[in-house]
Order: sequence, then structure tokens, then C-alpha cells
Amino acid sequence: KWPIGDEKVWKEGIPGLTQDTPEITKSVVHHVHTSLARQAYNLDNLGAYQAAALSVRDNLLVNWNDTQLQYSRKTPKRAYYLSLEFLMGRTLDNALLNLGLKDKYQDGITKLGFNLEDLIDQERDAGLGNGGLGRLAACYLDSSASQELPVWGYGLRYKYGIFQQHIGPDGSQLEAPDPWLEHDNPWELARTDVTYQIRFYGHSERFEGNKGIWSGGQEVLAIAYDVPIPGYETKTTNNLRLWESRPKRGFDLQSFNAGDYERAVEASNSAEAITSVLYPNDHTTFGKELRLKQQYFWTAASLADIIRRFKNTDKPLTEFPEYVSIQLNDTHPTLAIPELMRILVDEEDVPWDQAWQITTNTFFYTNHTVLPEALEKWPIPLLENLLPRHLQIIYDINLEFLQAVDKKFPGDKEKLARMSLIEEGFPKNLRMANLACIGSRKVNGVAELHSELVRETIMKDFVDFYGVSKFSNVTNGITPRRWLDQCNPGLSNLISETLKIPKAVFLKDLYKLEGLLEFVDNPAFQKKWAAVKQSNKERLAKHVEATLGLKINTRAMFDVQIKRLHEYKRQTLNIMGVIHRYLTLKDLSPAERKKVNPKVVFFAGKAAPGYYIAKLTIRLIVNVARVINNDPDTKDILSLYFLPDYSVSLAEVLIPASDISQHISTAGTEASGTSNMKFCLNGGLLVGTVDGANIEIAEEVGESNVFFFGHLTPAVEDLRYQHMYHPVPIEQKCPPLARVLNEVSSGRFGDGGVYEPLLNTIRQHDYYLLTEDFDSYIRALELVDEAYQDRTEWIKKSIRTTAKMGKFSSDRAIQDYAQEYWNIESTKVE
Ligand code: HBZ
Repeated sequence: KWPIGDEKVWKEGIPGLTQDTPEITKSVVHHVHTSLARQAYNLDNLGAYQAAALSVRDNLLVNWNDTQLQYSRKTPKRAYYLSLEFLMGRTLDNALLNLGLKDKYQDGITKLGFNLEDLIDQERDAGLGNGGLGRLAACYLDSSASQELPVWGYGLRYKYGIFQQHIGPDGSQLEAPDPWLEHDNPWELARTDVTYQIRFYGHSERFEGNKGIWSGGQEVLAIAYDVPIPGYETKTTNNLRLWESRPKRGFDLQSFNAGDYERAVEASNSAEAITSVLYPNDHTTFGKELRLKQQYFWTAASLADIIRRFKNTDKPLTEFPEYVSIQLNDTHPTLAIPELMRILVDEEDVPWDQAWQITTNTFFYTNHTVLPEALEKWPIPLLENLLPRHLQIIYDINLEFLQAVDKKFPGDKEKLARMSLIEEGFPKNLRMANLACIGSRKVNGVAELHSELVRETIMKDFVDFYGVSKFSNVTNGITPRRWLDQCNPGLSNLISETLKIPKAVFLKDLYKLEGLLEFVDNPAFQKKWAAVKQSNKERLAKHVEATLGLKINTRAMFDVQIKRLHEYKRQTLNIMGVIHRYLTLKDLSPAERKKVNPKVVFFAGKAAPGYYIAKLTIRLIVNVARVINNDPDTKDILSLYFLPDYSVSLAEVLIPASDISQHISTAGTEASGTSNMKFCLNGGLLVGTVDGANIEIAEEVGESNVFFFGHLTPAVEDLRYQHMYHPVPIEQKCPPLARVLNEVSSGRFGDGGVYEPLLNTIRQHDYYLLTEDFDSYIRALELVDEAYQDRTEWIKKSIRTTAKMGKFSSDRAIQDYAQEYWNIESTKVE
């Protein structure tokens, strides 16, 4: 018997044997035999995945080539998205969906004796990001290609992505490296011909007219790896170019010959270190030299590449901003500003003023946080050593800028000190947000409230100086291809069948979902809607059972909080709420407990490895789960799971299964949030504070469909002042929360002493205002319980929510950038 699949298909798949073999099986078999040098006899799921992926890649590359040829010929204005993170997740399923080849591959793979879903499961996530910022970049690439916009991404090809999270025996987070490139990555193409030499250290000499020359130091090679980005239902296939660092000349032969092996490989080690690992911190800066090296290496290689491409058009550099826009994803790529100045002034002989004109018309800066501890700063001594020429340029920019400020606001020394690129101190620091602002044409926040806060807090002086029109808003978005059709095909199919339109119609124009409003009261439709949610819960339960061996009650309400662990995101509020619920249930009689609707609470998320309080929160959640899930009094009505190693793929299973999701940051701290949009698109309701994009979601779906609670942004500052100078003991301020903290302290969930530092963040200062919001939070969860009793009403809310999510498509967000910022137009690829 033939080992796998249909013998005829395998044999005829060898190219040249027959003419009428379907292209797909033929190309997969071809890759099995040639690229992998394997046969049906020794092929496992991993091999079959690789062959299928290579075969899909062939399709992508044909389109990629046509697209790039088109761009070279027509020279449309292009935009470049510079992001240190692209959290792409898996590619196979998405590529099949965008190419419109899923059904065909399903069929072909089945004939070859495999199951497409199993192959899709073989793929490792490309986890080249921490969270929202990196995933946003990935959604924006999808939307740019789907709308046929000439946009390329530039990033780093980290050898190790975001760390893998394990849970240790005591419930703590343990970190392991993520060797995602262990098996070959079929989704990239090494361009060993596209390389640049990037300099570090050395010395800089100054000449007249702000010119300088930078020489000496260390040179490192940047090698391009291209990742094709297919648009949905279009030939347009854009590019994500990721740089890898390599030593310039292998290793030091002289030392090697002299027998000093260590010395010989030292330089190559330090060159390779640059792109070896993604920094796993979000919302904190560490001032590590290697991180600064990453930032410069990446911006310098990207700019050199962009300029080389521009020069191919034979246009003068003065026209650069008419052909190129560059979006800075947060301040991480801000060194691109002095780097462009350096290239123009030192290498291209452009006069300083003209160079500044070009620069400030090219860049755009997106801010993703107003938390003070997250604003990037770099010690001047570090810069002086690593990038001596750039520091001179920064000083020159600063001098001219401060003169202009002084002219506009004469004698305001404090203003000058606040706006300066340099923060005084020991050492002095470079303020990256200030540099990004003055070097850019426009600055934006990522949701209405956040953009308002950007204008009123960190950029206030700059608004006074430049005028408000430089500072605007682009509310974030998510791609409906991945976050509806791919993760929730059941719902996508139901919507298509109900609206009697092909999926492509609403996947390209998400406002079309409003058509669902007509069916809100239709009982047959409600039933189908509920059935989809139920099957998604079962899919999640199956996944949890397969991966963790845990059995989940799929008849319960699913309540989900998944995001990076951070005090401002208040996972602590959630777990304290769970404990409160547990204690309340324990107080009930068995008869009363029988009437309670069961609930399952899910957490997932990683903590930065050095973030002690965040890691303690994980430990508490895990240990509370161990107690609650084993308590015979309550285990049928309340259970709690911390799912380890949160990733894009895990989100794709969790989000469609949720009834409720929590977005409960202290008001004014979460810039936007994007998973809130994903949950709502999949018919989950939102429990949240009046923060970030929650506000705009409520505006769209109606406040009656959102469970809001907590103090509003304007109150936060006053409350913090009160906590600081007029503290009230927690027993007085919030007795139910005091009770919860005491139970934790007393050891009800394992060694209480361990959690003291976490509990003290609440008892003392309570910077994130848990004691202020706890009562209204508990009340909001009670309202959720009540609402869930009336299942029909609940389903209606769910349908209305999905129906009103049009605004949150990343297609809309990218259109905003394309029109209001980049001034680029779509180009049809023939
Ligand atoms: O960016 C997030 C915001 O917290 C979130 O509200 C917003 O929706 C999202 C997209 O705009 N910010 C991040 O995810 N930030 C980081 O991951 C980060 C990574 C490295 C850093 C600093 C922040 O050095």
C-alpha cells in the first residue's frame, strides 16, 4: 500500500510526467522531492507543511515580482513603515486566504494524505514583537497591500523572537528562548546582494557649514531578508524587509593565525549580537547599548536602502519628500532623523537648511504612550561614543530649534528647558519624543482620547510652538481578514450567508457589517449566532485540553483578559475581583449556589522578565486558580485559567470564544488597545474603563452594549494627589477589597508573604487607583451577570456590537495615513 494519500497523485505530481495534474499537488510534491529531498515514505506533518508553504510562497513571489516591477516603472510616491516590531503570527493560513487558494489547497493536501488544518498548526508564530505596537504594524501591512498601496515595512530579523513563557512549579513565569528559525523559514527570501555597511563608534570631524566627516570605528554588514506581504484578493504583494547583522569580514584572520581563537571570533560575535534577540520590554526603557545599536543599525540600513531606490529614479534629492514618506512607529526609529541629515549634508552636499527642509517633510511620528516611564531617553555619553557624528547633528538641530523657540517665547527659560532635545542631569539624556516631534511633519496619537492627552501633556509646549494642526489622531484598527475570517470562519460564513453577499465584500469594506442590524430580532439568526459562539467555545476547550490537559465547562460564560502584564492594565483588579467572587460564592448556601450561572475566567499574557510586580501577579493568578478550581463548593460555577505563552495564534482561538473581555486600565493610561476591537468584531462584549479606544467603541455600538465602570481621566490626577498627601486606610476606603487582600496575605492561596510587595502597591499610594475603581468594577460585573441571564437580549447585544465595528478596520486607519499623512495613492498591479 502507498504510505500516504493517493499514489497516483504523488506519482503524477512529479513535474513533466503528465499535463493534467492539478497545479497544486504537483507543486507541493515537487517541493517535497526537490526542496526537502524527501518522499511520501518519510514525510511527516512538518515536512508536508514546509512543502505546502514553499508552494504557496512560489505564488507570492510571482505576485511580488510583478508588484515591484510596477512600482519601479511607475515610480508612485511610496510610504515606509519603520517598526522595530512586526508581530506577524502565522502566515500559511493568511496567505491562502489572501490569495484565495484555501479551498484548492485543502483539496490538494487531502489528496496527498494530509490535513490542511494540521499542517497550519505546524507553523511557528513569527513573534517579532511584544504586543499591541508590533501587532498593529502587522495589521497595517496587510491593509496596505490589500488596498494596493505602495507601502513597505522595515524591521529587524531577530534570531530569537519574544521569549517563550512557561509556568514553574510555584506558579511563577519562567522564560525560555524562542528559536523560531530552527526549521527553515519558508516565508522569507535572503537577499545576499542587498547589503549595507553600518558604522559604529569612530570619530567625527567638523567642517564649515555644519558639515562633518565620520570615520573609523567598527563596521557591520546589514543583509536584507524579504517577506512578501500579499494583499487580500489583489495581485499587489508588498514587502517587509528585515535586516540581519553579520560581521564584515567573517572573522579576524590575523588573530586566528596567531592562535588567538577567542579574539578572532569576538568581532563576529559582537556583529551578530545586534539582531540576535528582540528586547522583551514594553513601556520601560533600559538604556542598554545593544538596544541603541539595534536602533541605529536598522534605521541606517533602511534609509540607505530607501535612498538608493529613490536615486534610481534620477530625481533630485530636493524632491525626496514628494516620493517618500516615512512613518516612525513610536520613537524607536528616531535616529533616522539625524541619519537622513548626515547623509544629505555630509555625503550628498545638500546645504543644512535644505536638508532640514527635506527631512521634516519626510518623517511622521506616531506616539503609542503617554506614560512617563515609557518615554525613550538615551544617555548622551553613550551616544557620544557610539554615534559621535549624530550627536553633533543633534546639537546643531537643538541649537537652531531653541533659538526659534526663544524668538517666539522670549525669555521663557523653563519652556526652553522642557523643549530642549537634551534633558539636564547626570548624565544628560537625549529625549527621543522631542526629536521625533521636531523632525517630523506630523505627530499622531492612536485613539481620540490619547491624541488629546498627547496634545495636553507630553507635547503641550510643542503645540504652542507649532500650532495644533501638526498634532492629530489616527485611531488604530485591526485587519478583518485575520481577525474575523481567518480566526472565526463560522461567523464569517454566517454573516456572508445572512447578508447574501460574498465574504470579500465585508472583508474589504467592514462597514457592510451594519447590514446585520436588520437581523438583530430574527430568532433563527440569533440561534445561529449563538451556535457559532458555542462552537468557538468548544474549539477553545479542545485546544486547552490538548495542550494543557484541562477540561473546561463550555456551558459557562467565558470572561477573558489577554494582554501584556502591566500594573496600568490592572490584571490585579481582575484577579482581586475573581477572589471577591469566590469569597462571595463561598458565603452562599449550597441551594443558592445552584442558581448561579457558571463562569470561566481566562488570563493570558507575558510579563517583562525584569518586571517583578507583573511576574508576581502571574504567580498569584496561577495559585488562585489552583485553589478555586479544586474547591468542590465552587468549581462548577467558577473556574480560572492562566494560559501560558500567549501569542497571536492563541489569541486567534481565545477571542472568538469570549462572551466578555476586560480592558480595564486606569483611565488615561491605555493609549488605544486593539484587542478590544478584535473581541467586539467577534461578538464579545466589553467590560472596560472609559479609556483609549474603548470610548470610540462605545460611541459606535452604543453605551448600552458596553459595560463601563471607573473614574474618568480628568479625576485621575486629583485622586493620585489625594492618595499621596491624604491617604485613607484601605479598610475604610474599600472594605471588600481590604477583605480580599487580607485573604491573600493570610495564605489562603499559598504563602501569603510572597505577595506582600504586590499587595503593598495597592495598600500604599495605589498609583493605579484600584481602591477607587473596585466597587464600580464589581458592580459592572454584576450587571454582566444579570444581562447574561437574558440570553436573547445578550445575543442581540452581541450582534449589534459586531455590526458596528466598521470603523475599526485597519483599512480605514491606513486610508487615514495614506490621505492625511503620506499623500500616496493606490496602484493597480496588472
Ligand atoms: O500600542 C501599545 C499601547 O499600549 C496600546 O494601547 C496600543 O493600542 C498599541 C498600538 O498603538 N504599545 C505597545 O504595545 N508598546 C510596546 O509594545 C513597546 C515596545 C517596546 C518599547 C516600548 C513599548 O520600548
